Amino acid sequence: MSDLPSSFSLSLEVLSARRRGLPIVALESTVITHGLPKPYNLTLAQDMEAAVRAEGAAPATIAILGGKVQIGLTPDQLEQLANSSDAIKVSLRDFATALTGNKMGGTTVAGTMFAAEKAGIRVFATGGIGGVHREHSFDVSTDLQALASIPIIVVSAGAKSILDLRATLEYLETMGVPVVGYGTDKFPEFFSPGKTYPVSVRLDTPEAVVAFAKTHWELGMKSAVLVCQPIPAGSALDAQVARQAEETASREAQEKNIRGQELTPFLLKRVNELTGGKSMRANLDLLLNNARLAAQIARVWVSQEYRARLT
Ligand code: PSU
Ligand code: MN
Repeated sequence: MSDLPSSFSLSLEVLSARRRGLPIVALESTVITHGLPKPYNLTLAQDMEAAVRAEGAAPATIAILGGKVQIGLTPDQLEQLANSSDAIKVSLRDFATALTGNKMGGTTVAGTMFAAEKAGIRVFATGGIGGVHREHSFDVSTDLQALASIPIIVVSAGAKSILDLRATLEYLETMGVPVVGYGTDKFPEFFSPGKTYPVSVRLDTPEAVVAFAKTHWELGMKSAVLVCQPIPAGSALDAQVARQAEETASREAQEKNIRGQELTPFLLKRVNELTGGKSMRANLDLLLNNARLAAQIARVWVSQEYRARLT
């Protein structure tokens, strides 16, 4: 706590959970500022927090507001963020930009991992990670660099096939990041459970995930543990439908010469539009499912720390 940067500010809920040794789950906010249209973004953010609480953990939605890196938001702050139209997307290089420019910021997977780990949070839930883009030469998300270097458990539904999944998984292998299939041997592809690429290890329970992460880090490894949970069966989109929308979106991005930080939000928006309400429902379902699993993992983590202190 003492080495927390002065620009960090913890919500009362997170502070109290820390003091009482209760489980905490970090949640990202680019999905709120750039990933989902209004008003779904706010409902989703509130529902994710509620899902974490229902599992007995404290949610820490991370964002930049009022010149501070906020670890946990008040209901009011969450609304401000969801309703803002000029929040910037904050990955690793953008923290100082947002803080010094007094801008609101939604943190990406990389940005949220960074802030959460600094605040001592061990588990983080998101929808999909960024990766290597297809058809856009040399566009590689900072998320991959963060996964390689920040020790935290990231619960995701894998990544959208908007990305070059083969290259993304190769990168993760090169950088020594364990890719855990939660209850599956295949890498989940966000809207669909995935059936093409293998994961590096399959684990089936929160206890197994915690044991794996502890072993990984006790060895001195520095990387994240990327847990990939397939979308719930009833919510999955037809893989072909999803892929077609993603391909159209990707082609449009090329035609419009959209690149850099804007590419992912553009693709997400177009895929949402092209698949209509279906993809939105799927997106919300998998986010909530990931929040629940992350809270279960955080609970096991904390109960083991507690037991370790007793022995
Ligand atoms: N993929 C999704 N939904 C998202 C994102 C990615 O399916 O909301 C967001 C995440 O916040 C992720 C970011 O960290 O986009 C990656 O952006 P970029 O490719 O610019 O690094
Ligand atoms: Mn990029």
